[in-house]
Amino acid sequence: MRYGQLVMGPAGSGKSTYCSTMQKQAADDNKTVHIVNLDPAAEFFDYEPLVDIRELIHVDDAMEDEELKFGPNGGLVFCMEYLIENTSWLEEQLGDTDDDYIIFDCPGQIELYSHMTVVTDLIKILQNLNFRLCGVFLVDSQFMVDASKFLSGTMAALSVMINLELPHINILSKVDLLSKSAKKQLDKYLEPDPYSLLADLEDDPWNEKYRSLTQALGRLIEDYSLVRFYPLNIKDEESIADIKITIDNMIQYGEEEDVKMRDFDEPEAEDD
Ligand SMILES: Nc1nc2c(ncn2[C@@H]2O[C@H](COP(=O)(O)OP(=O)(O)OP(=O)(O)O)[C@@H](O)[C@H]2O)c(=O)[nH]1
Ligand SMILES: [Mg+2]
Repeated sequence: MRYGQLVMGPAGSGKSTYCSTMQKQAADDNKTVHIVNLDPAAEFFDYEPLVDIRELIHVDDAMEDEELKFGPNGGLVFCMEYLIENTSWLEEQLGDTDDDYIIFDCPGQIELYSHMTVVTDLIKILQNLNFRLCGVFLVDSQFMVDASKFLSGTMAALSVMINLELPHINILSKVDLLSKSAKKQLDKYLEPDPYSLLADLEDDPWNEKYRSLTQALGRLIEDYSLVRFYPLNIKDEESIADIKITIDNMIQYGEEEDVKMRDFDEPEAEDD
């Protein structure tokens, strides 16, 4: 079995930083975690990738091509589709190893995960390579400061969860940047009670018009009761370790090595 995390989230939500943070945490624990860059438009990340999609195709290739003439967004989708069409390249790059752990740093374009099929195709390819995967969806905690932003962040997380059908964890990133008072507020967003949060919207004149829609969305979130967020403070080792352990449990990483095989002697039949 091979193990992997697919790190997704809106642009600038902290995906690449999360990847390198996880890699450092594993190294401190004497474990090797590799990172694969799947962002064809990546300009900066502070890790050494095991595989880099830009060696296969760069977003500029799709934008500068005389025939394609894509803009940045269409170009990115084109590159991801190109990757799927060149499965053998990815397979070759990932090699045929066992028991390794790879974090895939994905592009920050939400539609790739919420309703397009490229990422589900990628997941199938990786599963065929024996990867057991967890989807990791990052949302910048600085945006989760009021009920309406909470609602849109949660809906985004939910649509990705439903589209990808993978074990899934939602993370509120950049908690170290929150003020003391915002940190205190955070708890109510971690295990959200949509009704009490949406009650905050009651005074909003916009909400007057759309109250029943907002209530229906609240009910949807409640019914799935799957939307939960884990806070990530990259300056706090415990916070990083907690997330790593939660994910490793989900993909059952390390469980095989815990199972010690032991030959049992059949208990001697007692003499009568
Ligand atoms: N203080 C702090 N800054 C962060 C954290 N995560 C990311 N940043 C900063 O936020 C910016 C974006 O972070 P990235 O890790 O590049 O985000 P990304 O999601 O990979 O961005 P794209 O790939 O462009 O979508 C960078 O300036 C990071 O240094 C965090 O946990 N704490
Ligand atoms: Mg990035």
